[in-house]
Amino acid sequence: MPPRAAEHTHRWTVALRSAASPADHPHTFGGADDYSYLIKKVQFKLHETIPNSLRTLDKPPWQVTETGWGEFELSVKVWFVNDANEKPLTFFHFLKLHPWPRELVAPSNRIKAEEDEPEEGEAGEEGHVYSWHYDDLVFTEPSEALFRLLTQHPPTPLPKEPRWHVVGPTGPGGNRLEFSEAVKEKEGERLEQARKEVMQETEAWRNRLLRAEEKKKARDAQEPEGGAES
Ligand code: SLL
Repeated sequence: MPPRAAEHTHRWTVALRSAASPADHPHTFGGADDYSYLIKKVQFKLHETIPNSLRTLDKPPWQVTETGWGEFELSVKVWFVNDANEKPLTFFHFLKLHPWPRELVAPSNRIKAEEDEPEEGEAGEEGHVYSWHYDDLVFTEPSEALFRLLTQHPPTPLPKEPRWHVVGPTGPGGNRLEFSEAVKEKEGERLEQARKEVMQETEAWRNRLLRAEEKKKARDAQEPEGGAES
């Protein structure tokens, strides 16, 4: 392994996992289900300064661990098995490798130059920064084969309540809790609230615009153009 550059402030992992966590692994987030019946390969496109920036994995775990610095967006492209007859899916994840206040970062996560790959099973230790995105994949009008695949492999249900918390700081938009039905519900409420606020604001602006137009009409009626009419 070449020595790690001294400016690499963080060791980070990007992973695509099923949402439910195995019940007996309080430090493992997600990954209770093996989705290889559905997913053929996953490609992570990392920042171009990272050696071998296109990482393609044809079996789980779909994850990449690296060291580095700065902020960048990476893309995750997911190919489904041929039977699914679905186009690949691409989404994006923004990575923020900020210099976190040292006292907030666990010693295990303070990397040194020349350090090797991370230890197994470190996730969930104090001081790690998490930024999870939960997504429901909805297949509208799936092929018969995909429908069969999905019904043959029902995913592990999320626990009702989170069974554990992530200790330590979370990234912006990060989630301190294990994914659960309760977390999902709360997120749904937050989105609903945001939707309502946007609608209210749109309505308020529409009314303002209407009032302004009426005012203008009234003014135009009072002062006919050019003043020529009698
Ligand atoms: C920034 N625009 O300034 C970003 C660049 C660069 C990320 C981020 C690895 C570099 C290497 C790496 O973390 N690159 O392996 O030498 O914030």
